[in-house]
Amino acid sequence: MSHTLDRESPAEYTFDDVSVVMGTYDEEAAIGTVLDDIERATDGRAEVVCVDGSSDRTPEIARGRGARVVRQRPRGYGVAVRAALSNASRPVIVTTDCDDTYPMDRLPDFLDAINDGYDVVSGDRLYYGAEAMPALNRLGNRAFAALASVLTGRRVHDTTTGMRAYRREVIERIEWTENTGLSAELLIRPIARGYAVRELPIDYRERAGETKLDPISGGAAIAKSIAKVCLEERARKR
Ligand SMILES: Nc1nc2c(ncn2[C@@H]2O[C@H](COP(=O)(O)OP(=O)(O)O)[C@@H](O)[C@H]2O)c(=O)[nH]1
Ligand SMILES: [Mg+2]
Repeated sequence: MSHTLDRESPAEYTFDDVSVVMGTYDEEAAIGTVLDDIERATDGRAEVVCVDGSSDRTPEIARGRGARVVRQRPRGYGVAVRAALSNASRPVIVTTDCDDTYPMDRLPDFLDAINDGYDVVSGDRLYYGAEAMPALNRLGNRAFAALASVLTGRRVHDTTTGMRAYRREVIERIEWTENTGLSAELLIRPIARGYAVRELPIDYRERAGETKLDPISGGAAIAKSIAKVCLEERARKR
């Protein structure tokens, strides 16, 4: 008789347990590829949610590929991603940008890490050099990682990555406050609260279509969010 029947192990998540969510804002140059890549990587089993503020054909393309589309006036990255997170129905939630920069074929590795016990799995674009990232963004991202590392007391490498997997509990138990800085907040608060967080090196490709983030004002907003969130989390512990 097999011992596996007796073993007390938690059930493994499959792609039937995964929601992939994203904000989409005039991404008709990228969305077809991104959703096809998700379909291929997950055998079409993941739920896909797009919170869309586009005036181009993005929402039609998304619906045609089976995604659930929630329309919302464009009010920034974090407002869109927070709405997308709250529309996810499954126990494992993956975020991505809809710009064809992130490797959707690595989704199985993100799910494996969740099944290994991690609460947050964060794609680290800087590990392999991020050659496709504009030089100013690369510099900024290294500075954000240094700032967050000092303030959290734990070395982190990429605080603004768009590609992550979360256990649903992490998303639900924390109150999220940031907009442009939401990506950094989604890494920093779980670390500060003792969740098991792991960074996973990923490749990063050149963007299809135009960026929605101004590097200067966006960068300033992110730095401010990192400082604010880290100080709030420190104050919570006292
Ligand atoms: N719905 C919605 N999506 C947005 C908004 N701003 C950014 N996005 C989406 O959020 C993701 C990240 O933005 P992106 O331009 O890739 O930022 P970058 O990676 O810093 O260049 C993309 O999928 C955008 O389409 C917004 O105001 N509304
Ligand atoms: Mg992007």
